[in-house]
Amino acid sequence: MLCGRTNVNKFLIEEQRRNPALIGDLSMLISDIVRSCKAIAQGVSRGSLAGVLGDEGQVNVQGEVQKKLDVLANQAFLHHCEWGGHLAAMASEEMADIYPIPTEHPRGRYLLVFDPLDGSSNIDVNLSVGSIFSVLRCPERADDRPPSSADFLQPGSRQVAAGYALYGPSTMLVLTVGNGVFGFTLNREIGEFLLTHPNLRISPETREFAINASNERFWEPPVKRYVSECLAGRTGIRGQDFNMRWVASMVAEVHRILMRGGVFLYPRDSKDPAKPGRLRLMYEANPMAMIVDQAGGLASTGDAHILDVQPTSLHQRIPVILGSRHEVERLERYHREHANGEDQPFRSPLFSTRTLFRDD
Ligand code: AFP
Repeated sequence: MLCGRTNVNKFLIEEQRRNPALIGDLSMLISDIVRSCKAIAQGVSRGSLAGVLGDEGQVNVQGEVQKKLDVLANQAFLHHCEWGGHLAAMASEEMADIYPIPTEHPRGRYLLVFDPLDGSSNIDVNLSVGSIFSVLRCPERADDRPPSSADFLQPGSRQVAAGYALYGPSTMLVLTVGNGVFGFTLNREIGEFLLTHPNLRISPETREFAINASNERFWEPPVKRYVSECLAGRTGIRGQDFNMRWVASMVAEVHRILMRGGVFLYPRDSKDPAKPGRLRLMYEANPMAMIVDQAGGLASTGDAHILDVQPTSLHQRIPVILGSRHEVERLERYHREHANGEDQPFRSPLFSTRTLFRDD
């Protein structure tokens, strides 16, 4: 089919006609982001042939060893998005501080936050990785000072667009501009993302959950309770069997949930008291929460909706529980019951003897 499907540019122009807030800068900025993702897809797909696998030899602000592709993907975003005149500044997982738009380019009205290559531990073993992005309005300022990191610290509910690219068996772009969630597949022959998944919705019910079970001993009690009940399957209070998945790439997990439902948990844990969770609020949790919310799902810390959390720092970490609405609501209820001491049966030592891996 040569001309049947809507490409991402046509989609954005049609969205502009419906939503005046999109006119001009925002859709052009999204086109620049799309170009960054195409460039990254090219590098990821060539892998060893392009000599881009392996460690870069540097440690990022998170204390994690950077992969070569982490650095290249970060450069792709900066290169494609800095000159268009739509942005005032960018920030990413791979940069300790914000990146104000260089003075040779015009300064725009938006801020871009991104994780250039999420799940990068999967790169060297040729499994799915992705890029995640979030667009915020740059607060107006009376003088001409460049933006500061404080300008980025806006709750997720203020995002104007969010999305991800998934570099999997096919490359997909999933996007929301606040009017539903739309999925596009990269047609490599014509170099275009074509609309293949209009108006994605997450089913409210599911029998599938995703969690890194090796952290079980560090989980908070409401999460232990939930997972234990899922594992008990039809013999327990849930009365049905559950399936479990873990890809170690949030983009791939969220994408699976958009396609067939499910719940994803990277909860608060006691592994490292300095870190209240593994995932980063600004460029992982918030954009994914907007997508999930726009698709009819729910994203929570367990105690609060992620989109309502007021950020306190650029690289802040946060507990994340997201996906099928009824399961996330159940997890929120378990958190409330725990806080109120209403989960007594689950506090008994007998309850906590149920583990994922027993050697009896
Ligand atoms: P990176 O962005 O550093 O590659 O981390 C990926 C990630 O933040 C997220 O995509 C996964 O859900 C999670 O880490 C995997 O963590 P585990 O190492 O605990 O499996």
